Order: sequence, then structure tokens, then C-alpha cells
Amino acid sequence: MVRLPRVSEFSNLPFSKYQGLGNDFLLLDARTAADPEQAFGLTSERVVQLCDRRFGVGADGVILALPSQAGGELRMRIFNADGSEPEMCGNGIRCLARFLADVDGDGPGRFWQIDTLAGRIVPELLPDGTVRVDMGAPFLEPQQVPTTLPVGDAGLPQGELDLDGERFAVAAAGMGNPHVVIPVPAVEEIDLERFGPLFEHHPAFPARTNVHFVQVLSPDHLLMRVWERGAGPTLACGTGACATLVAMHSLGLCERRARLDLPGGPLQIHWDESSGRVVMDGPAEHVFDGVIPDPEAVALSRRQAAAATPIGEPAAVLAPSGPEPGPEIDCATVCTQGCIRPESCPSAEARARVEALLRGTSLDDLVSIATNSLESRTRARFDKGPGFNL
Ligand code: ZDR
Repeated sequence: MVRLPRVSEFSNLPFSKYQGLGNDFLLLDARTAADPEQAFGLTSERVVQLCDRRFGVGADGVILALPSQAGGELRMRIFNADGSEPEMCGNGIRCLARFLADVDGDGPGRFWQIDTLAGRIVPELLPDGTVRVDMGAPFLEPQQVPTTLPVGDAGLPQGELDLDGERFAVAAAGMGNPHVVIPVPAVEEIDLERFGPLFEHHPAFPARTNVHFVQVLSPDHLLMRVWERGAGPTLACGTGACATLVAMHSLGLCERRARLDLPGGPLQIHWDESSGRVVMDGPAEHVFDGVIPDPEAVALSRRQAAAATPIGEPAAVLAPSGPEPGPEIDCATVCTQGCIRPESCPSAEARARVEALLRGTSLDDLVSIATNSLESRTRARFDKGPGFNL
């Protein structure tokens, strides 16, 4: 018989799902992994599969918490739903902060020094459970965004772009990742499915771009719709809201501090004049935890269950060399006076397979690792006490 490895020999994938204004992420804790870069066998194909809303868990991205390499407390890697790796994610880093607080049992006032591909980012947990993030200074030089648009009168890359026969006046800004901001009279009238991908792949943005249509409601209140690079239309975009405020203020269309309404809800953004840094306040909430068992472990367990000879049943029942099964029998009507073909009874075979599956050690083990992992995270959440809308 095949020896089934213990669960610890498999690579299960424990994850927590969080969302910030409906921008949702799977959070994976690889801070103590033996080989963090290979943690959970994460590949871009696996990310695509995990993010798929029908064939996977469903998310706009996957975020890994990793040991630091650049002097911070930890490092964040984020992957878009299409498997590409952006430099930064504003909503994602709020979700990461909340996840870290939940896992480690930290409370309000906690800061994290998090290294990202866009540099050091510092989120802080606020007393109401929301997260404030110092997103750093925006990038306003074309090569930093990157874009081929030249710097215009407003002091950031600007220009007019032709898309599918229509002309748009745009501005661009980087928050570690690229953003194009398009002020329009009414965001609802924009055909996002049509223009989103055209902007995302426009040659003026060699690394592709996130796309934001913005309407001014008042100087401290903007309304946005988002098309995210690598993820399509999303309900919110943290870096995008920061880039939008920077671009709109530079264009003289809003204050330095404003509320930005995204389809998933509002973010408060402040572009601080003295430091030049952008600060974002917004929610991040836990949705649920789960564990995806290693597909190889599941396949092995199924093979083992199918090959097992059930206790108390004659070996011939499952033996491939046993008697050929006769024509299909409907046991419920034909065998009411007793089994008419006990040597190859289809109903006994089905029962035997189910029993073997239920006895499978591996499934018990998988359930137990799932339970342990969920239990520790759930306990950490409940131990934190009031002040959080859990
Ligand atoms: C927009 C985003 N979700 C955020 O909140 O900042 C970031 C995700 C990364 C984005 N899709 C990109 O730059 O490719």
C-alpha cells in the first residue's frame, strides 16, 4: 500500500481574505517560512487560479508577508489577479496591516515599516480599526511613472491622448506604480470596459497603467471610477486615489486634502505640503480564513482511498481481477429479497469506497491542520478586545 506522507510534508496554503472598500486580497504569511521566495509554491499561474472568482477563492490580488531584506520590519509582495507583480498597492497594504494586527494580536497605534518595490511604506492601525498609510512622495517625472508624456504647466506629465477616435486630456503620476488620471464631467457616462483597456495598454505607458476617471463634486470631494492594470474594473484603488488627488490638485481642480469616493466607498487623502508625502486613511476588513490543501496530497489521498480494501468486505469487491460486473442492476427494486449478485454488488462497492475515503488518514490530517491554523488566527482576533469591528 502507498504510504501517505504526513500533512507537514505537504505544502498546504493557509490564507486570510481581507477587503478594503471591496478591493479584495488573499493574505499569505511567509514571514517565518524556511524558503520565503518559494513559500506556498506560489507561481503566477497559481495566483491566477486563486484569484479566479469561479475556479478559485476569488480576489483582486494575492499579498505575501515576507521577512525584510532592506531593514524594515517585513516585506510585502503583491500579485495582481493576472499574475503580474506591481510595485505597490494602497488598499492591499491597509489589508496587510490589519492582517498583521490580527495574526500578531497588535492593537491601535501600531506602525509597521514595510518594504515594497516602491520603497518603504508605513501603515498605522487607528483606534477605530481603520488604517492610515504614509504612502510617500508621488513620482512626477515621466521616467519615474513611467510615461512618454512630457511634463506640462501643472508640473507633472500631461497631454492629450487619442483613443479609438476620442480625445482625452490626461495627467499622469506614480505612487510606485503608474497611474493616468482623466478628469471628466460625469464618470457614470464613461464606457470603462471600452476605454479602460485602451488606456492600460496605450503606448504612452510602457509599463501599462492603472486608469482613473474623475469627476469634481466640490474642491474637497471627488468621484472616481477605476480600471486597474492587471485586474480590470475594481471597486477601489488606494494608490490610484493618491495619484488622483495629486494630479487633480496639480491641475488646480481640488484641495490638498479631499474625500475620494470610489465605487466601494470613500478614502480620505491628504498631500502634505511641508513633507510632500501623501497620507491615505481607509478601512480594511477581515472576510474569512481558509486552507487550501496541497493538490498532490488530495490526489494521493483519493488514490489511496480508491485502492483500499475495506475492512469486513471481501477483497474481490474492489479487486480489478475479480469477476466482471454483470449488467447494471437497480438494487432498490431487484434486490428487495436480498442481494442477487453479492460477488459484484455495485451498491456494496460504492459503500466501500465511501468508507475507505472517510477512514483516510490524510483527510483527517488535512482537517486538523486547517482547524489549528484557523483556530490560532480566530483566537488572536477575539483576544484583541473592543475597538475593532470584527
Ligand atoms: C490599485 C491597487 N489595488 C491599490 O489599491 O493601490 C494596486 C494594485 C496594483 C495595480 N493593479 C497595479 O499597479 O498593477
